[in-house]
Amino acid sequence: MIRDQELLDQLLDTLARFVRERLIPNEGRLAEEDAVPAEILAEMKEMGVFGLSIPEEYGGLGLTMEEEALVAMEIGKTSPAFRSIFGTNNGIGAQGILIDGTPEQKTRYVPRLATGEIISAFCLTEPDSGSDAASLRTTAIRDGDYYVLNGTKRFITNGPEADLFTVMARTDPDDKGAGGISAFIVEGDTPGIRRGLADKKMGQKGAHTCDIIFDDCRVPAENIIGGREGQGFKTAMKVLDRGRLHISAVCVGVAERLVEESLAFAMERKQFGAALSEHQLVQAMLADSKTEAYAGRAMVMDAARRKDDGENVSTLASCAKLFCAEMVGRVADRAVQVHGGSGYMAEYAVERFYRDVRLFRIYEGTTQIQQLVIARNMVREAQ
Ligand code: COS
Repeated sequence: MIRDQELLDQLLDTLARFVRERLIPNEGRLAEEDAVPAEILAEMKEMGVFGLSIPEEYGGLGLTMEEEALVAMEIGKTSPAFRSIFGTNNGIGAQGILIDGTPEQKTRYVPRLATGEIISAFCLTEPDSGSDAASLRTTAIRDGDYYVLNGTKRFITNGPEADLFTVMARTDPDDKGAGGISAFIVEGDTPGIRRGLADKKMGQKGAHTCDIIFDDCRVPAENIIGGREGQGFKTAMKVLDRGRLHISAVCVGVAERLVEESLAFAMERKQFGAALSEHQLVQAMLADSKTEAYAGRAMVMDAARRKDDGENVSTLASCAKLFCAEMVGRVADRAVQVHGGSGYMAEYAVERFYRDVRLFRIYEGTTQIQQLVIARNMVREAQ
């Protein structure tokens, strides 16, 4: 749903200019320094990108899912690590509180997430619990007015810098499944939290992940999301429904950027007496990538609109994530191929994107988990 086309167009224009003039020229630096440059971070905060999807009453822009998807596609046209730092505040770092939090929890934390004053992270994955999220082992045992958290969370995006964590932990050790899990808001400076060393990753340099270790970490009981035990797994799943659509939109943006890079290179580079873009085998790669990026865009926009209309889009979000994450992998592969030897060289953006996009098929639910969710929902609906 688009609430005000003119305002949205202004926002998209501003973001497109920011991506073109500030982010793309700094992609190399982001990768080399493995950090978002401080001045760019400050500009992002100034622009309000930390609060894009946060409701206006909490200081955000309150974008609908359709608007958010269009914004994510625009931001997708540069290195995904730029998005990671603020995308989490809009997405998995804030949505648990927004979807299921109490009014007090929202008032206390969300406005600071919207401005970027605090950075957030979502702690679901563990060393022995990835795709099988309901098997997580971190415990949160009630002790008077507190819960005591013990356990390790793994590959936590923004882990090294996060000021606020949404943590899924087992409050009922007798219930080994989803029903025993609760979600907590945990402030980053709470005693008993340790951060592991930043992980060395294949790509997405500038976006950081690490282990978050809870060692007798005492969290006020009032910080259990929604004030009720046993709801944490469902909260996490609802957060991921939205997150998966957002990531799908980012994949579309990246794919469109790679199509642009491929076309520009193919028109410039000459072989056998003609530009690459005149050779039919290269044209086939360009056409396939264009078509697939367009299919991804159409899919994401349809699912986003249906979400705004109040439809349960759990299946569609998984369909979009499955298609778009795989699609951008194929597009990145073709982009390298169109660039030939140059595509293997670090000075060309496609080399970096080729590594960056690999993560999309894994995080916020692997391709195989999306297949599982889609098929399970199909069977359930048919029964
Ligand atoms: N929205 C709301 N509730 C949901 C839901 C959703 N999208 N998906 C599941 N639930 C509910 C179910 O309805 C069920 O509730 P009841 O017990 O009341 O019926 C409960 O949650 C448990 O669901 P289910 O039985 O489907 O859980 P499973 O353990 O079988 O597995 C999958 C669910 C595999 C889908 C889940 O573990 C998953 O998404 N794994 C991937 C995790 C992931 O994406 N990790 C990425 C890291 S975070 S960046």
